[in-house]
Amino acid sequence: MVLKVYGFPKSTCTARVLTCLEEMGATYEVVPINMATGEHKGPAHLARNPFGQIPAIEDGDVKLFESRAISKYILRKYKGSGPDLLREGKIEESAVVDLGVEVEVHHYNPLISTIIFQLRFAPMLGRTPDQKIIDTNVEALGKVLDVYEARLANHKYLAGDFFSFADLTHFSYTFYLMATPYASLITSRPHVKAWWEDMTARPAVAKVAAIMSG
Ligand code: GS8
Repeated sequence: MVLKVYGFPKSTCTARVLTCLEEMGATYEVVPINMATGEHKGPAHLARNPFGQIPAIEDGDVKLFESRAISKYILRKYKGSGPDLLREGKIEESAVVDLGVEVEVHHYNPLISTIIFQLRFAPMLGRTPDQKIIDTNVEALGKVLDVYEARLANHKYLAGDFFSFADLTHFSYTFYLMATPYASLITSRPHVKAWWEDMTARPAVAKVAAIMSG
């Protein structure tokens, strides 16, 4: 049975899962969940994710939610059919991949998701973006990106000199940031800019970017 992704490709967390599936060349089916009608809070989806969020997957008996856990499952399941993005064969490397993912979860994501919510999703919900919230988070995200710039000055990628899930997990929110007036957070930092350009040149990433733009 084909792996099913319950979600919406334009949602950042669904897109994170799609980038991993595309990197690994996996066959999958997206089962659309209509957030506008509240389908994600209905009983069928709550059975997949009791927190009523997308994405969730079903792969035979494997049922998961949380986009990063799903992503790691996919990268492990299809190991050997695509790039080694978790580096689990080498404890020193996988530890740094884990570190980069934790930094994304705890330092990068809370700030960028707040900015994108204000600029992209609040208007869709008929709300006016709160500039004060945007400014505070843009300033804080700049400081996080200063740390990234220093790291990327010494290593091509966040976990070392190899592309990994630590990099890829940043893609979907950053993609939306690049369409805002705050793209200079990325482009003004030369190593971060080169890192972003390298990532978006990957065919799998470009494919998901096209899906997100569609
Ligand atoms: C977050 C999922 C999430 O926020 C993950 O999968 O990584 N930590 C989880 N999903 C949003 C859609 S944006 O991608 C969602 O379902 N929001 C509706 C809600 O929270 O009610």
